[in-house]
Amino acid sequence: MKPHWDIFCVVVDNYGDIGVTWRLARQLQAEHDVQVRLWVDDLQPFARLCPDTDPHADQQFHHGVQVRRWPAEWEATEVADVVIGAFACKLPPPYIDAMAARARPCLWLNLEYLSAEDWVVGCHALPSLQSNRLQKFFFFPGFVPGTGGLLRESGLLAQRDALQGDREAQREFLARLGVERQPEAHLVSLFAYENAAVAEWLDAMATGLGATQLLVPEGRVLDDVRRWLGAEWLEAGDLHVRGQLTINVLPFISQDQYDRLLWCCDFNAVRGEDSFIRAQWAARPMLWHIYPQEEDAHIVKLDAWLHLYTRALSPQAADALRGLMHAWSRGEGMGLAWPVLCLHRVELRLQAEQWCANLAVQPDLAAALVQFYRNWI
Ligand code: TRH
Repeated sequence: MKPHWDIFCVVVDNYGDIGVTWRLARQLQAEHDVQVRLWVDDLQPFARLCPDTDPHADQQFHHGVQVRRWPAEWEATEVADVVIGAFACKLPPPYIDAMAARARPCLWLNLEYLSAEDWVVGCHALPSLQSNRLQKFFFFPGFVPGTGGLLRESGLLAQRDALQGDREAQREFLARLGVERQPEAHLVSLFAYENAAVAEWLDAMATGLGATQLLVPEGRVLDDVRRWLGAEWLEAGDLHVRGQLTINVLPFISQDQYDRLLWCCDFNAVRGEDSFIRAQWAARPMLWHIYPQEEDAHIVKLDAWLHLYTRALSPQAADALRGLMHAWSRGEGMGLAWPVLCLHRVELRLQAEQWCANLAVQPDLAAALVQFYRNWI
C-alpha cells in the first residue's frame, strides 16, 4: 500500500505558505509513490495559485492531491504515515493524540522556512522529543549539501530550456497573457511587496539607455506603479509607456504560468520564498524582495544568500548586485543601483545559469523528504 502523507498549512499571509506546500504536495504525489492530503485553513489564496479550486469545498482533488479544508473544529481522521507541519504551524491537538496512539509510529516533520544562513546545516534533520514522547524532526530546505535542498520538479529545467530556446513559443505564451513583446526591450518581471523604491527604479528604467518592458502581475506592488504613472486605476491588460519604459499589467496567473513568465524574462524581481526559488530555476539575473522582519532580521538572511550567490562573480558585479538588493530592501537608492547593475548584465546572466546548474546537482526537497522517511522506517 502507498504510504500516506499529510501536509498541514496555515496561511499566515500572502501566498508563500500555501505556495510552498501546494508545490510540495503536487510533486510528492506526481513523482513519488505516495498518497498526499493537504490540509489548508484558508482556501482563498490557494484558489489564486490553482484556479480551478472551489474555495468553499471541504474536500477536493487537484493533480491527484486530496485538498482538505482544515476545519476550526477538528474531526477525527486517520493519521498518515508521514505528517508534515509547514512553517511551525501547530497541528490539531486531537490529531497529535491520535499520532501518539497509533500502533505503527508515524514520522513527524516540521518543514522550516528557507534560509542560507550557516546554522541551518547544523540544525537540519534534528529531532526534538515532545511531551507525549513523540519525536518531531526539523527539516530545513537550503542551498548547500547538508540541508534538505530546494523544491525542484523533475523535468522542470528541461521544460525551461525548451521554452527559453523557442522564441515563437515565448511569443505565444506572452500573447496569451496579453503581452506583445517588444523585440529590442529588456524584459523584466516585477513581483514585490509595497516598496518606496519603486518610483526611483521606474525613473531609472524610463530614462535608461535601452528600452525596458516591465511585466507586473496584479498584486501588492501595483499601487506603487500606479502612483508613479499618475494613473487613477490599473488592472490586468493595461499598457503604459513612459520614455524608454513600457509597463504591462498582467493578471495573477497560475504557478505553472508564473514559472513560464520567469523563464521568458531577462530579469526577474521576486519576493518571499517560493518565487525567490523559482527565479533561481529560471537561471536569469534577479532581484529579491525578502519578506521584511522585525529588527532587520531579514537583512542577515539576505546577506547570507548573497554571500553564496555572489562568490563566483567579479568584485564589481558582486558589489553591484549587493548594492541593488540592499537598495530594494531599504526602499531607496535604486536610481543609482540599477544603472550600475546594468553594466554587468552579461556576467550576471552567465552567473545565474551557473548558479542554477550547481544547485540542480543537489537532491531536491521532495526527494530528500522521501529519502529521510525511507531511512527512518
Ligand atoms: O506571497 P509571498 O510574499 O509569501 C511570503 C513568503 O513565503 C514568506 O517567506 C512568508 O513568511 C510570508 O509569505 C508569509 O511570496 P512567495 O513565497 O514568493 O509566494 C508567492 C507565490 O505566488 C509563489 O508560489 C508564486 C505564486 N505566484 C503565482 O502563482 N502567480 C503569480 O502571478 C505570481 C506573481 C505569483
